[in-house]
Amino acid sequence: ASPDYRDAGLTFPDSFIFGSATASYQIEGAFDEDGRGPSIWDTFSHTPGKIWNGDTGDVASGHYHRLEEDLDMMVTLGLQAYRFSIAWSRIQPTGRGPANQAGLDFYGRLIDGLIARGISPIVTLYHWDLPQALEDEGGWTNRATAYAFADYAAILGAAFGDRVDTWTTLNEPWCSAYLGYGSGSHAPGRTDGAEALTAVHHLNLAHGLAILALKPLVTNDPDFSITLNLHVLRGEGETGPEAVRQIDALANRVFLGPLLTGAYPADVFEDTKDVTDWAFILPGDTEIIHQPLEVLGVNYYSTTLVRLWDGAAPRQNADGHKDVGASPWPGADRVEFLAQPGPYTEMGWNIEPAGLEELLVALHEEFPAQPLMVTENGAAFADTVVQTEDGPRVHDVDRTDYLRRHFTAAHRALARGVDLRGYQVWSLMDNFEWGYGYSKRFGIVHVDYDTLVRTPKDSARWYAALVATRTLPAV
Ligand code: GBH
Repeated sequence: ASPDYRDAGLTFPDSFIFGSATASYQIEGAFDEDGRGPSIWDTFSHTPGKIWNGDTGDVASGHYHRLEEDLDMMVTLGLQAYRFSIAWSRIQPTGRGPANQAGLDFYGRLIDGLIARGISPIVTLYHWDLPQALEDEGGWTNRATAYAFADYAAILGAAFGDRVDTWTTLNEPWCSAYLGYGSGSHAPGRTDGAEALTAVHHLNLAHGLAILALKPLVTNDPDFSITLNLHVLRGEGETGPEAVRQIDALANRVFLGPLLTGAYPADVFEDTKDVTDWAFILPGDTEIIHQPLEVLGVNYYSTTLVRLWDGAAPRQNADGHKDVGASPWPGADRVEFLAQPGPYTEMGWNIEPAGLEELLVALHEEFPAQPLMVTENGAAFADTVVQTEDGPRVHDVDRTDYLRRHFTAAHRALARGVDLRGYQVWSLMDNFEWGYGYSKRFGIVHVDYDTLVRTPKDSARWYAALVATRTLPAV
């Protein structure tokens, strides 16, 4: 094993599913077409000052009008699975009421197009684009939103319950709750710690209610799942362990607890008692949330280094939210986020493949019977298209190296007995990177935002070779 996670010649088991991931608002565009209602990300991105460069998802990567081309591109790459999300407001423009047939038709064409090409559909019901009409009634601070989500899930179950392989309820509820309602760096841009914790619970509840709504409607024995962005935490110095405990509670155990054990961690109540009394947890809720998960989705990009602030030196805040005033960490006011040694991606995130191995092994040790899937991993780098004799190319050596090292980490986890089912690279194509707009490119396929022309990058060619051989190519 090489110390830098560049092991060559590692072969993945036949059952391992190689795929790639996207999300509706990030790639679709067509924001006001075919009856789609506005979502909180339309409102947020249309609000001056919220997104770098004033970018919006109005056009995005143009996927809505390039469905067939993008499906064929997946075949070229040899993908076995495609993880995408459904825009709730295409299905129910106001988040309630009857289905919009044009919205169902679009995702029906996508799902059928995948199946016809032998690509397994991994559907996410919610990747952050809440219908604005529901936000106007309180959004995720309103318990009724969780019940509306279950009704939406039932519409999808009735439409596609015979042919979706994996149903993922939520993508990264940490982001929806803490960035949406705590730091305000994501839509809907609210900045209230109590609201963020209320949103945490209502998202957990929505997950459970959605699975209960889907179960009686599916006929093909699908997997049920949720995707979390668990934080891989390292503590610095004497106060490191206490800082790790607090952030682990807020970021990780507040989801893992109710989802996998049926109970919230007691310390999170204690830590946040000055923020909220958690009275929004009603009797029976944790039973609803605690549904069997055939697979737990894990998104991994980097690690987080923390300690308690001593009040002397200026406080460090290197957790990626330094541009915003409000904290995404209610009740953890004493935790300091330390800069890491690098190297970094274009996001400023520390590159640390060991963190992925560590996360997968830790989950396996705590929940030995729980199958896992890497539902996102990838990197932003500044890419440029160069013209060559063989046509346009993008020589993204940094991205290929990042992926190589993280696939090595996943393989090492497999070798240590982790039940890891597959790996979805983020992202299939360049897209709208939330608050960063189009300034950050995560795709293995390049998108020219003037022409919407797609160009597979060298990393896509590398990935196609990995998928075809199931073996990490020599460096
Ligand atoms: C995912 O979010 C999203 O699901 C996806 O839509 C998005 O495009 C993709 O990742 C890339 O951003 O400051 O070093 O401690 C990831 C969101 C990123 C939030 C890492 C926490 C902490 C990194 N997470 N971040 S660091």
